[in-house]
Amino acid sequence: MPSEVIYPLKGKRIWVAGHRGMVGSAVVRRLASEDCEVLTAGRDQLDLRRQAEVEAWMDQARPNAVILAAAKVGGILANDTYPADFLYENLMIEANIIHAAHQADVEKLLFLGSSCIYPKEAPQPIPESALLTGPLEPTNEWYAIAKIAGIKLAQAYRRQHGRDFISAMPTNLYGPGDNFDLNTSHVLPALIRKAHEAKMAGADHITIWGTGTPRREFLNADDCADACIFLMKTYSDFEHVNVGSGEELTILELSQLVCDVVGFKGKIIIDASKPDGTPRKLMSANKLRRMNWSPRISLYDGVTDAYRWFLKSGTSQLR
Ligand code: GFB
Repeated sequence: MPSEVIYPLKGKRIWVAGHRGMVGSAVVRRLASEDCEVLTAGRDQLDLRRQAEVEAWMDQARPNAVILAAAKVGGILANDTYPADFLYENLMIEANIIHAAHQADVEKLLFLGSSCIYPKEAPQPIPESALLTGPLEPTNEWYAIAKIAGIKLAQAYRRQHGRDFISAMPTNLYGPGDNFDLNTSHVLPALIRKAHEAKMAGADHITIWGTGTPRREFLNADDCADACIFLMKTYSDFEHVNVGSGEELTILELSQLVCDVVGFKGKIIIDASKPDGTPRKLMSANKLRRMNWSPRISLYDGVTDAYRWFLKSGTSQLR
């Protein structure tokens, strides 16, 4: 049975914070099929790390609802190299927006976190209840701590002020608009770029980081956006909600899949001097499945589409 709509978006003014990012732009695309008004503010117009600017924007824009997709994000190396940036920027962005949303009487807010909030040794698939039950994966604990603080902010404003602020925890995301910089990107765009460049150069191999044995779960950004809109309309509770595909594969298996999509037939070589990160982080998809939401885009189709986007628009990032 479909979940009941408790917060219809029709006629609402919805601020998508972070609308130029991969998830934010997918949310804007998804909102085009809802009868609502989408509000956005570019970086040149509004620095989300500055409280006064965020409060002034909120005061003037007066959104009914907020989707908080703005964040400093990056792959394993970026997280490990810039811990201060990942902790500080994410704390500031979420604290400023959540507090300003409360002050401006925003009716509903969705905070977006990440699957790295869970302990490194969490039981798999990871249920929502595993939060704060053990130590974090060291390569991304700074980002994870910021995202845990975001969940707690949403919960605290719900508890103290009765605000309808909720949180969603997406798994590793990919899709159109991804970052293809090899030093700061996540694994999937990095593999697309490596396989593409190797194919073009006629190289006989690509090199991947780590041992290739860690397992990861992936979700297309458009599926994630669909889940966000679903939760905005149907969910109102204290606990955050996992948003994943429910399927995992090893980094080596993923590399093979990407090479197949790209049409690169050479070898895949591992560089074990690079970090693996957490060995496994498959989230339990039960909570969202029970609400009758599931993803639509298969990994193969999603990677094919992401490669198409890379060929059309992403190669401009390489210059
Ligand atoms: O996607 P990724 O950077 O982040 O790496 P995490 C996933 C796995 O892919 C790791 C391996 O085991 C990497 O060693 N890998 C192999 C590569 N080749 C490459 C490559 O060329 N580039 C990259 N980047 N990885 C991030 C967190 O963790 O996940 C963030 O750091 C966030 O905080 C994000 O939570 C979703 O999955 O390890």
